[in-house]
Amino acid sequence: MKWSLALPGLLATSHVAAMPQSRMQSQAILSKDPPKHIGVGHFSEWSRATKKAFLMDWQAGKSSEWTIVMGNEGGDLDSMTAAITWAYHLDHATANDTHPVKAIALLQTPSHALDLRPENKLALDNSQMTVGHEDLLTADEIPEDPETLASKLKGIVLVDHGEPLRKWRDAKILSIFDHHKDRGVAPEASPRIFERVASCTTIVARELLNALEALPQEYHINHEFLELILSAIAIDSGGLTSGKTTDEDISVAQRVLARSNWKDEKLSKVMEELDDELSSAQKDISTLNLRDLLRRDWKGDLIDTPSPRTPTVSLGFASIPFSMDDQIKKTDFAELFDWFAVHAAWTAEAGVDISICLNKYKVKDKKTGKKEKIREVVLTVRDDVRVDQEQADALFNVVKDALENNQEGVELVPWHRADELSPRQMVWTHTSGAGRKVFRPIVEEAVYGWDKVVMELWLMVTSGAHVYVLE
Ligand SMILES: [Mn+2]
Repeated sequence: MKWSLALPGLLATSHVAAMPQSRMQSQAILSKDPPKHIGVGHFSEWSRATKKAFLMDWQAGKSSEWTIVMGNEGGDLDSMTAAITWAYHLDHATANDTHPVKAIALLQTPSHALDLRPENKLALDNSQMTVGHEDLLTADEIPEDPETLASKLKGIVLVDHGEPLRKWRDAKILSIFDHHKDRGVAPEASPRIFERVASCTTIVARELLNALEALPQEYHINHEFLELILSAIAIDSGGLTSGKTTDEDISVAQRVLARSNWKDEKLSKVMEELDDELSSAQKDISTLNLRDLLRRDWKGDLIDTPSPRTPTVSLGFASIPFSMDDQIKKTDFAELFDWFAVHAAWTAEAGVDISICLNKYKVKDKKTGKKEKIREVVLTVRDDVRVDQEQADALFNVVKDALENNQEGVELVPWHRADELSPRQMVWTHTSGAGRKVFRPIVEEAVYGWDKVVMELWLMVTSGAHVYVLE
């Protein structure tokens, strides 16, 4: 089996993980053994050494020498792998230069949130990384407030998102590699690549291979790393078979495969097996409660608006692979009110004004036996974070209107229990393939639009007839 080389690491992992904490510690003291399994692969060593060098330089006041390569805050396998891939390239391609580039990958999730992604854990185990992904720098380990660190750094590279989170906005954006909508951020960045491919890792791996093959002497890429790249492409492209798969995903995967330990196997077979293994790990989240499901794939940010009353609102998106009905069953009381109670507790903690949950699940058609994909959109607006009740009502209506009258051809139908919902809560279903990539811009643009309405009203009140000047 393909993973045979990685098995010893995997076994050691589960062995240590199964050991109670106190026993682990006392045993470590008695035997002077390392307290936990440290990854053994070259990839793990490189990652760990990079993290150490970054933290040492930070402590020595040398953050300005560093480039942080960051994925998006959803922290899926694609984001994680694309960030590691480009950091690895920057580091290795310049290792023999007079001024080698110092680059580190940052996972923009706290480390505990990574545990909510079993497929990432599996892929890292397979790459013989240290248990608990301690080789990698996660958001909660950044030793300084990103707002201040941002301007000290040499710069940042964005992968798998096209616009930095607000806390990084003072950083110089050196490069962007993304497969979402181009928002026109950092036009001077280079490379600056937006391409509709299944996996952002496809873009980053292609750029790495092109640069590598142009070097007078190629640097070494170890097999664990190549296998991680194939894993990321496989899971995002359904093993290169899903509708999102492009020729570019296929040809890059083929080039990566040719350099891996699996080079004698057929691309389609390797990719389908990887996808099967990772997808079944990914689906193994049946035991997560609603709170964990909400934070597992959460993306949120503050949006600056020109409104004098509400300069900033906070928007959060969750993606959950269960129906609303199933999620309700996962709450303590297994009733609709409890879904909204758990959800409200989470959005309060996250400080979110507007929350959108995007659910997807499959149902089997009783007649044809065919599986149909159903999606749901849950919109809620809080009135106790940044906006008051009146503003929250207005905001809810504007976003609801934008969603219902979207220009993307998504037909939203009210959910079967929509009549049980409270003010500023709405749930729809739809059968289009649209996910966060489609809904996020719709909602963000609606929020900007809401501000225009509010501002015009405000100007009308404060300056009467002068409102005509606006037009
Ligand atoms: Mn992606």
